[in-house]
Amino acid sequence: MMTTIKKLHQQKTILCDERELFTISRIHVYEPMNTSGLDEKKKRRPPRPTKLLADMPEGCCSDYLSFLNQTEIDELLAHLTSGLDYEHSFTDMGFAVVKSPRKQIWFTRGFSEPYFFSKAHVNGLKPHDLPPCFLPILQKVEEFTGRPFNALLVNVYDGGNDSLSAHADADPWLGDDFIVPSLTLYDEGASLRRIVFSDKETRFSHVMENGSLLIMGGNCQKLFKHEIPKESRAVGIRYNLTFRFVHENLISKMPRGKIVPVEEIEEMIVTGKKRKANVLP
Ligand SMILES: O=C(O)CCC(=O)C(=O)O
Repeated sequence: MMTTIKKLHQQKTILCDERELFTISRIHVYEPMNTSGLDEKKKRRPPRPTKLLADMPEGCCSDYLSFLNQTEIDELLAHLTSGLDYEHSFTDMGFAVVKSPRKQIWFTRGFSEPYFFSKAHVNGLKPHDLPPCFLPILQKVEEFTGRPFNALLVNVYDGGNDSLSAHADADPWLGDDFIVPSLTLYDEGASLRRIVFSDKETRFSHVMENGSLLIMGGNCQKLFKHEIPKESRAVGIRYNLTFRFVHENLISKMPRGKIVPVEEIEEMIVTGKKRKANVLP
């Protein structure tokens, strides 16, 4: 459920998923805001037409169905469900720490750097050496695309409440000319989920099949943001693997967030109390 929170003393408004809001610092009162004004604004804005992936401009996205066969899907699912050290990420919004509505794991090959999405990303994602069991899939993606990859980000969407907000993969360490191949796998019995690309005028909605490879080209990141919206129905678990090539000489250009002991973050989440200890240094 989306909740609108009014930040009273600065008269700023933020939109936040209710279950992502964990800790309150520097701010004394939160109150649900009357959203009818916002709804009016939305009504005045003409709705963005929703189109298909095929309607996107040249060089944006291509989807390859059945990129993996059933044996490859089963093998990969066995690795993905073999007790990997998946973690949430935490974003310091200044007045609250927000927990990502999905888990992730960051694998690297030949280098070892945490992945900070932004300066607000507390601790970043820990780097893990890519386990040998993922090499066959990495090589298959390399052969298919004709590009090398030295990093793999796995996202786990455990149910319809797990999601990914609109963003572009434009991290400085990817350089100027990059593609992001994105592989989708579903747990047995899970329902298919959508990815939505959008700019101010248009939305492109695309359903991702099991074992399919969606290749996001450079144009896609320049022109559109993409997101995995929440689903109100029961959907089961989806795994997403995005392959990236990190230029080691560009690592210094990446943002770096604060480092905070995990127990402190965990405590904030568990208690959610309004107390000074919850303020990140
Ligand atoms: O889950 C997906 O399909 C998208 C993943 C993504 O955009 C990302 O990890 O940056």
